[in-house]
Amino acid sequence: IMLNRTDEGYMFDPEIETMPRDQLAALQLCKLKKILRHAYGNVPHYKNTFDAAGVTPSDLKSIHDLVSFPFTTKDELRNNYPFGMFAVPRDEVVRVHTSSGSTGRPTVVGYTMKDLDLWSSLMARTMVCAGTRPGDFVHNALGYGLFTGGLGAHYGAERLGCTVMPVSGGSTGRQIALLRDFGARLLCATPSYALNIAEQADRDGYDIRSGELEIGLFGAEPWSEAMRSELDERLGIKAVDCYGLSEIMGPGVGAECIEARNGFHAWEDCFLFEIIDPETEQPLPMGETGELVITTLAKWAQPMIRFRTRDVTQMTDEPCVCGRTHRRILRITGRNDDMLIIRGVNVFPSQIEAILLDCPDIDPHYQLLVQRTGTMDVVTVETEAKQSVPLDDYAKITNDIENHIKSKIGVTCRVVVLRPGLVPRSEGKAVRVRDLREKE
Ligand code: DLL
Repeated sequence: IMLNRTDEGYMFDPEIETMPRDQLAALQLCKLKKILRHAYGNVPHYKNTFDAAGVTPSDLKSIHDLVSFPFTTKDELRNNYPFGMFAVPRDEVVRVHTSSGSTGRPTVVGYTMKDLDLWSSLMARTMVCAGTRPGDFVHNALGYGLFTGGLGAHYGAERLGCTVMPVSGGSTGRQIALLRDFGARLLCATPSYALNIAEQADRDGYDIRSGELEIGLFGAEPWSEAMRSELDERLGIKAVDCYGLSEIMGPGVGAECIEARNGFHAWEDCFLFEIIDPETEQPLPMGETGELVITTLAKWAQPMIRFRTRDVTQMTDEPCVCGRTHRRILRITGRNDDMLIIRGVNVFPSQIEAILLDCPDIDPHYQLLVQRTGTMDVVTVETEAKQSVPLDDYAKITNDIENHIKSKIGVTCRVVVLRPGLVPRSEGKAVRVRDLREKE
């Protein structure tokens, strides 16, 4: 595969990635009209919700008219379990994935052959954006299976002409040996699992920094800028953020460019992005923080119209040094549903993570425990001291972290510093919040 080089660097789809905004908008409108007709004509759920809102696809004359169309929620996907959201006959669906969710029925997503082809291309585009090149060796530690991470990255890497090793998550000792022996340039993983790999390598006495690894393509869970620096440092790489979700496609909905590493370019030729106020459900002006809402413009088996992701972030229209014209979405702070409200203050686990990473005596493994005493919710932060820290220092460290959380976030949390190895390690998405409150 030959990549096209623009003045700025390599791109997988240069004409699309640098398309002038007005052309991109025209392309979006054209695709949006088509996908609305497809959804309305073939999915009873959309027929019902559009009718209830008093809109039909022909009411959409410009992109701005999309605001009068109804949202789609995860609950609605669950209610149409398993195949109710398909817009094509079941035998045209060549793959299904499910997204587990914490409760009840999973959500099902289906792909036609063409959808899989598109996904592979978008993932190849994502990888080039993150600095990967044809011929690179790719160590894929994202889980293979119902989770979209493993297979999504796998087919993207193959499409790009990389050598891909389908390691999946787990057996961390073996991962280290493979990284050492095969000399991968790119590691695909969740950031928490990448940290786990770094830790195990230290224990095994292998210095990953001395190897060939150069890039980490990380995503599937919220992570902080501080975690990025930690991973850069410990693995001797450039860690790049990659975003996606099964309901919309899987990984590859957007990716940071290696040049700027400052918010992911959202692939606007295939998806339409809005930021809304989750309370009023109204669109927010450019730059404001709110919930990300995504409409698929090309996915045929299961079009998603105004899907409420629950992910909290902001969009920017500042031009990027890499030359791509697709807007950037800044780091996802967290999910609405993972946000803790501690005595009236909204707190995301990633904010606590950033504070823990500031403390030199702490290894940034952590979990937040939510308990109720009387009418009050109490949050306990469990984290770990570094191996070298003597037990006598734990009390002082605990106190310091409690003070930092209080002064930087403005909430009071109980902190418990554990000995190394006592916080559960992740092999995929890390569990950051454990809710121990009794369910009403
Ligand atoms: O996590 C897809 C994926 C795989 C993305 C590998 C990137 C890399 P789901 O399992 O459906 O799909 O989970 C989607 O994970 O709504 C976010 O809450 C979260 N998430 C995904 N990427 C990021 C990221 C995959 N880069 C849910 N930063 C999304 C923060 C992320 N959160």
